Amino acid sequence: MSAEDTLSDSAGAMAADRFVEINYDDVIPNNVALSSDKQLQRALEGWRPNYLGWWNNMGPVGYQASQVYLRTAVGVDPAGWAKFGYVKMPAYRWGILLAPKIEARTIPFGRHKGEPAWQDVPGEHRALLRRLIVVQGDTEPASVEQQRFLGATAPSLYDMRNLFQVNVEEGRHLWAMVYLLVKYFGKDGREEAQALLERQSGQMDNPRILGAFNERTPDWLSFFMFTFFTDRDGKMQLAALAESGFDPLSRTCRFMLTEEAHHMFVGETGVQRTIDATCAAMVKAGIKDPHDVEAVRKLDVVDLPLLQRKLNFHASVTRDLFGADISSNAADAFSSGIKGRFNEANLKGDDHQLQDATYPVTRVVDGKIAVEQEPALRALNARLLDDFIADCQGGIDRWNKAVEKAGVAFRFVQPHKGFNRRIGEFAGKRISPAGEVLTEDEWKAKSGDWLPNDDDMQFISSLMKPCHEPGKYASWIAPPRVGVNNQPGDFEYVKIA
Ligand code: BYC
Repeated sequence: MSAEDTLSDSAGAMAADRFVEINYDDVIPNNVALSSDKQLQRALEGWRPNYLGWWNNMGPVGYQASQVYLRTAVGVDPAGWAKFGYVKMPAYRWGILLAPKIEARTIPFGRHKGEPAWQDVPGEHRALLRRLIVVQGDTEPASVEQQRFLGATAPSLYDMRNLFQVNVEEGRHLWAMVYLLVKYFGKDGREEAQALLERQSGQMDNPRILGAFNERTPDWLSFFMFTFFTDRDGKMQLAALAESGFDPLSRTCRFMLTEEAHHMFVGETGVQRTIDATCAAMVKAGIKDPHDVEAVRKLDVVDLPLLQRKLNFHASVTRDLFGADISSNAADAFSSGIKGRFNEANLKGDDHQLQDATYPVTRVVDGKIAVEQEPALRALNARLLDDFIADCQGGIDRWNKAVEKAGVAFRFVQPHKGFNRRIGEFAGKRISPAGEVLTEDEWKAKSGDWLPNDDDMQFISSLMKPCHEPGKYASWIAPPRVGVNNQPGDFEYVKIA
């Protein structure tokens, strides 16, 4: 009997008959002693069938019976934490893995700084901690829901496999947060774990908690931009939570960051390969002007100005995920030792308590962009957003290098921090990508040049034709430089059933 058969059998057994002997460690890769933790087993027995139900109803549409070449996290050893192999998605072994414990770890910031890290939930911070874990957990299934229709238009089997890899790992990240909820938050935690399967991306009555996770991901360009920008918000938030004084959260997030890196890789290289295909087609056709959109689109590739508009949209929507620049919630989470800054433990020349420090916050004052000093403790969201913007720049520089190398005169730029914002200092303000404060009329006249318009979306949609033959790629995207796990170019990443 294969591992997969064992798994589907035991999934059924968990749902139907809780007295059947299950080898938990085979079914659920873990390093949390699941096989000897009866309480955790019982909680997961209640939740896992509902999770599988959610996966089947709200996960990737089609392809659930196909064999997909996926990596599965089976341990936390940096040298060999994952295994590659064909698996049907519903039989993926979603596990619970925490980065190794650091002995004698202390809380690195806030008013408990220097005290031993908590191994259990500190009573006084319980509600705050639970809220942050729920918000983090909510984004994971949300992104799977947003991406559920993309398989049918995959530009190659390689890309289809990457999509499914991202999806199953977002599923695992949900497991990671559910583990914390059911292990440490009793009945409330079990209820929250169930509610994570009930909210739905974009649903009117019971939507996902954060704005960007209710947007549609209608096409592959959106998917690549999402994994470049929005998964990077995931990286920044997980990094801030990895500093937490609540050690199980810190360890969970540290391991999740290992997987998150691949998601941003999918985004960065997806856009990069789109740029490569465009530049190669332009050079071949002798088109010098990247703004000659009509000529470029005739080649069935994505014009670079359109890519810039997509970048503007995804960058700005993702920036809203950082919350209000000035936030008492963020100040509380920091002072309580629950959520730190990016790279907190390694920040030098800093008291890690922020009692007197200030931080420069950009906002509109008297109709002009101004920078004002604010108490650093209240400006933590603004700071994390600045760290995010800096982190994005590396990838954008690499895209620009590719354009330059092809000899095309075009540069991608990040829009001003205030562009197209709904949350924070710039909510309700009209700011151009270059950072000019605009009137409503000026905004209306120009915003179609800065954000994807209907024509753009229709054009992208017209390119979304599936290409499901091994080794072949849709016109608008170049093949990757290397295969997954060094597989050859014509490798059949998905055996479509
Ligand atoms: N939409 O003081 P405020 C990822 C709410 S992505 C709707 O401004 P705070 C992933 C906020 O919840 C990372 N509501 O902000 C990526 C609060 O409500 P309550 C996800 C919003 O609390 C790709 C109120 O407004 N992880 O992992 O300092 C694929 C006032 O809040 C929004 C996290 O976010 C919004 N955009 O910060 C898969 C980490 N923004 O509580 C996965 C955990 C704010 O008063 N979450 N609100 O009812 C947090 O640290 C914080 O909740 C936030 C907000 C940074 C999100």
